[in-house]
Amino acid sequence: MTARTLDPDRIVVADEVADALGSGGPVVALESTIISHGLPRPDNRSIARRIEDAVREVGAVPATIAVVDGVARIGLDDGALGTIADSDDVLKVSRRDLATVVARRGHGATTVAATAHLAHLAGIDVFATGGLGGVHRGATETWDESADLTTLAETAITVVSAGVKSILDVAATLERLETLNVAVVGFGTDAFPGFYLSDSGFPVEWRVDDPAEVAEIMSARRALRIGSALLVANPLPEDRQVDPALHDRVLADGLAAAAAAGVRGKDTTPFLLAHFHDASDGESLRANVEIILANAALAARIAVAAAG
Ligand code: PSU
Ligand code: MN
Repeated sequence: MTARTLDPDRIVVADEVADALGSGGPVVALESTIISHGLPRPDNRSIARRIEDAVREVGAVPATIAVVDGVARIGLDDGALGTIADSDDVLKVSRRDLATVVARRGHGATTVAATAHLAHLAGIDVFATGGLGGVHRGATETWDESADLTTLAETAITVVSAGVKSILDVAATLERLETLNVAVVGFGTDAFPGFYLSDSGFPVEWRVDDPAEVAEIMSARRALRIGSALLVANPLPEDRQVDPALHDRVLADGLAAAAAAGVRGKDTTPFLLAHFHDASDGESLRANVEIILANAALAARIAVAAAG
């Protein structure tokens, strides 16, 4: 499907993105919840542009996705990005919320689930995020599982992520990814990454070492009509990860603070990320930025290989 078939009152593909898609050029979709709810102000805005620059440096076109004034935008100009980064009226929007925020003419920062949906609609095949959502700790009581997982079950897109966020129940998330037919490959690793940590402690069954191998798998998936997502798990190098002892201490404190404050549902992930950024003396923020920049660059290399 191309951009031309979309309802222009509700979905607008930026010219640069539409041109690239029209000519079969490489495009990388980027989510916006990380900008509005995952990274602290005021640096979130410049980091968002650095993420886009990381895609450009490899020769692909970035398409940051968000809802601004009720229009789903595939590619943000400076004004739209400023709104997402700075406005207090920006909601964290998952796939189920998309139509409502569009109908109400609101602003929404899209999660992995909502971004994957819109990217696929626009015809974008590759998407970069920091760390995927998944099954939260204590989910047997709370039933809190990110809609990222069920969306990736039914969206044919390639997502580059540093595994899943280490605030989650990684083992349960891996089981759900298997059940939901989401394919997982480790990029240059046999260990599933744990976001801030290079190794979550769980293995990954398939390893790739080259973007061309990912492009080959994407091509085979198309031929076989596989309608679910491919997750490319890209770890931080071990010497760039958050110190595991610091990580475990901050996480334990954060989980206790979340429970004490009664944090629930969609507020859980932003709360825990913000706790990390405050309590790790900037270490988690440093790692989070390095993760998303590396994932954007790898996604761009994959998009270039897939377009070639
Ligand atoms: N990765 C990051 N920072 C983030 C997120 C991912 O480095 O803020 C966001 C993504 O948008 C993801 C969301 O979809 O966290 C998951 O939220 P939840 O657990 O409520 O589904
Ligand atoms: Mn949730």
